[in-house]
Amino acid sequence: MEFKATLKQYQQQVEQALDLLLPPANTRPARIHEAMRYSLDAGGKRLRPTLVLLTAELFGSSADQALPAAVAIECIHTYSLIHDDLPAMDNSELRRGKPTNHIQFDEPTAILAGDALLTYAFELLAKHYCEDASLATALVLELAKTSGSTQLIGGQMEDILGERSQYSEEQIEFIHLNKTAALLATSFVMGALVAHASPEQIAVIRDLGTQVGLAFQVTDDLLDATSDSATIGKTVGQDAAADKSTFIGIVGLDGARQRARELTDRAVELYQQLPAESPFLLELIRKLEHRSK
Ligand code: GRG
Repeated sequence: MEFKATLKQYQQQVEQALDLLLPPANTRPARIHEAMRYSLDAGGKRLRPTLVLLTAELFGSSADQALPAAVAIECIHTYSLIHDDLPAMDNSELRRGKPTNHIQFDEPTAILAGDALLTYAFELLAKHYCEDASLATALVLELAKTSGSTQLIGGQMEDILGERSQYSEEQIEFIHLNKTAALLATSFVMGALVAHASPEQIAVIRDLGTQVGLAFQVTDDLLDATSDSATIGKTVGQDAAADKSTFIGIVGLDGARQRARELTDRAVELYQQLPAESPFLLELIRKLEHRSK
């Protein structure tokens, strides 16, 4: 099947599971459940949950078995976007081609919707994997660590602190690694955990996911600098507007493109060390380097 059609199938599988596994919009209090679903339903590439499914399949599990983990990671990702868009953070009005959560609802509701999605991710893991307690614990630990103060939140904190001065290259690396690459790496790792991959395989897949995640952020910076809001569905030029010293500022557009290529090549090398094959996953990794949104 053609690449785009296969990707769409995975995205649809994720979207059906999101609908099925989230509390119905009319659950009391309806406003919070509507707000949670508003941002989840607003679209998005579903990259992280798709990676969970693909990695689970790569290591011999079914995608169905990995769906709750895939939904959990999309909940965490969406919470981080809702909070990142708040006036106290990036103050963005457009996300996934729609008004951001605090514009559509209001600030208190957006804060609570983010909090609720963050919490719900762990409820999903505990509930759906409870028959295999060691798997449930491993998934909770993996996702909690990545979402916590040394990684996702830590990356965001350093990003905010750096805005007041100039970022060093080392700081930019820390931010990319923790704010972006960690959650992408965890997507691969959670899929591998569901499929009971060995610790050695998980180490390789984490490294692979980290390279993919770093490449993803470099491409995100390139899109922020060169694309437009209508194409990528979110506010662009924010780095320049905030006078942020990004990776592009240090190495230039061509340097950033070269870096994305090197990181992708490294990810492909790591993929080749794995004991199984997924031509679609390999193509996805390669295509991410040239994504337009
Ligand atoms: C904990 C508040 C808080 C923030 C954590 C993840 C994050 C830090 C902030 C979100 C904004 C941002 C620029 C994150 C970097 C990672 C990134 C490029 C996210 C966008 O991911 P896509 O392109 O989004 O996969 P879609 O909408 O397609 O799911």
